[in-house]
Amino acid sequence: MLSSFSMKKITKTIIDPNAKATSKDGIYGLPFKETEAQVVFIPVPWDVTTSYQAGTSNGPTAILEASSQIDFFDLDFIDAYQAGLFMKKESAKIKKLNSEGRMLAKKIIDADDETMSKNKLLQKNLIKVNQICEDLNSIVYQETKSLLEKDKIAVVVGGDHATPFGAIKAYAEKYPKLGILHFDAHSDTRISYMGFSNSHASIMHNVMEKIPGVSKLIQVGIRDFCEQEFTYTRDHKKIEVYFDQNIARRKMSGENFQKIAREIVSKLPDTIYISFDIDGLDPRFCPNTGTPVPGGLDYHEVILILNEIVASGKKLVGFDLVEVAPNPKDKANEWDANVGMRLLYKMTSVSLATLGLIEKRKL
Ligand SMILES: [Mn+2]
Repeated sequence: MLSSFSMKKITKTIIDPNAKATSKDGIYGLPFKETEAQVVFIPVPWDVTTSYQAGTSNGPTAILEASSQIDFFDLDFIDAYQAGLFMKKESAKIKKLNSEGRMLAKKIIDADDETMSKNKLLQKNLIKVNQICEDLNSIVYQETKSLLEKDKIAVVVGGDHATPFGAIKAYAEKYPKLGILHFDAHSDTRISYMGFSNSHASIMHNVMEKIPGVSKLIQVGIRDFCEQEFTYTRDHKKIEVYFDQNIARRKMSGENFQKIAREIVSKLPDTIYISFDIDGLDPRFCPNTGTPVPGGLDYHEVILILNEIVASGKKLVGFDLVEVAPNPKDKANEWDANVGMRLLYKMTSVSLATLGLIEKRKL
């Protein structure tokens, strides 16, 4: 199945890797068309059920704008850009659904339980919001499925963490027994959140309950969760959690992180999908994300885990990046998006390397 991937070798040099990219071109300043690209980014500007700090709907644009700063030279991998990278335009339909859903959801988020139980209009609106979220899942599913049928790597760029459900469903259909490596500060395994059945806080619960092709969920960096989530993940046979606190304590007692990284990768099946919530990282890498939590992974620790996937011989068939939000008060401050676009490029390189489509650099 994996051998169906075939590298479309780019024979003529159409890019000067030493030149500065310009934002007039596509993502990372690259000139590829969608048909020429092995990796297609699907922007999903979505923050319908964001409860604390909105703004992740601006994430995809911020990442696109910051991406022209990339330097393609990478110490680990040779020229991922050669495979062709392309970001789709934001869908007008998704934008419309997001603003409709957000307007309805806001009043529900602001209402207390008693108001909710008495107010028929709010109850009706809750049903509408849940339908809007289902509609998004179908759009993302169809989009991803059609790209996977063309043997491309489809990458959801959120948006909040509700966005990749449809993508994970499409991946799990193409690659049964798929393992999910989930980086996040939050468990995201609530049964529902404020009545929303498809919110960012329930994505991994929905994945495990509704997508039978997923054989394993490994969560890393988790440090904010409720008792229901703790019990759910503890008792679920397919879920294993690397709590941030436990990783930190292992490191403080002298264990080296490479060993921990190898152990994490060893728990995954041969075919892997990464769902990366930027807030899994230490908040200094994502100060404007919706729900930052102290603690978290260092950037280099993430890169080490990614490199361990390549070393393991397992395949990273797909991934997403969610919850990147630009600073709402200072548009010129692109720090969160800067981290996001680099992480996205690194995951792209790792995925292509594990699929045999680019080489690891030998220095
Ligand atoms: Mn999340």
